Amino acid sequence: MRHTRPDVTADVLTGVPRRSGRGRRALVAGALGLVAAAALSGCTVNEIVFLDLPEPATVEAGIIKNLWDGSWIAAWIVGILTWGLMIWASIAYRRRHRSEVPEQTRYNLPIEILYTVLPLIMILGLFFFTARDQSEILTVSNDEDRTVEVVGFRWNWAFNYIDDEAYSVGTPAVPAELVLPVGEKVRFELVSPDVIHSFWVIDFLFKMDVIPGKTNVFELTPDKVGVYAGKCAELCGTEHARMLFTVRVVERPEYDAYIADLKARGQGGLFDTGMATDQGQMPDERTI
Ligand SMILES: [Cu+2]
Repeated sequence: MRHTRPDVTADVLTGVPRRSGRGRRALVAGALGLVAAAALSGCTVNEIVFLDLPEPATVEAGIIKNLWDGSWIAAWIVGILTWGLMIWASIAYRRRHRSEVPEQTRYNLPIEILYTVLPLIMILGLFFFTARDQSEILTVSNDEDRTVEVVGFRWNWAFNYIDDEAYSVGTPAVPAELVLPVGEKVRFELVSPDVIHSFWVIDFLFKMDVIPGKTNVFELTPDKVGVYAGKCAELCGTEHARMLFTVRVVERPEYDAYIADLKARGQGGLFDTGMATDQGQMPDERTI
C-alpha cells in the first residue's frame, strides 16, 4: 500500500526533482559557506587545490609536479562528480512526506559493473603515470657534471665533492651545507655508516633512503638559484629531528670559491665514512 500523493509518485518515477525554495536556499548557502571558508582561511588556490606543493627547484622535479597536479585534477573531477551525484540523488529522491516511503530499488547490474570497472580504469591510469615518471626520474644516465657522495650519519650529514676533492660536514648544532652550481647535473651517491636515514630536499620534491652497506644513486639538475631546506625523512633515532641541512644552489664562480674556501679551511680530500664509531657517533662529538 502506497501512502504517496500522485504528484510526488510521479516525481519519484521520473526523477525530476521538485526543489522547494527552502532546499535551493540551503544549497546556495552551503556553497557560499564553502567559498567563504576557503577565502577566510587565507590559503592560496595552490594551497587549496594542490595542497601547496613547493615550486620545483630541479629539472626532474617538474615531472613530479606534473604528476602531482594531474593526479589532483583527476581526483577533483571524480570528487565533484561523485559529490554532485550524491547530493542530487539525496535531494531528488528524498522522502517528501512523513507517511511516504520512497521507491526502493536494488541490484542494478549495469550500474554495479560500471562502478567496479571505472575505479579500476582510474587506478590503472594513476599506476601507469606513476610508474612511467618514476622510471624516468630514477634513470641514471651517467652523464653527470659532478658527483656528490652524501653521508648520512647519526646525527647529521657530510658531503663529499668527489670531483673537487673537498668535503663539508655538519653537526646537530651546526647543520651541514651542500653547495651546488646551478644548471649542472649532479650524481648523488648515498651512504650510511650506521642506520637507515633518508635524504630529503623539500624543494627538489625528492627523497631517497640512505642505507648502510648499500649505495643508492640518483641524478638531479638544480635549475634555480636559491637556498633550500633539507632533512632526514627516516626516523633514525633520538636526534633524528636535528638531522637538518641546507642546500645552496649558486652560480658556478660562487661554487668554485666555496670549494676553494673549504680547502683553505683544511677540508680538502674526502670525508672518511668509516669515522663513525660503533655507537654511531662522530669522534669529535663523542668528546663533547
Ligand atoms: Cu636520520
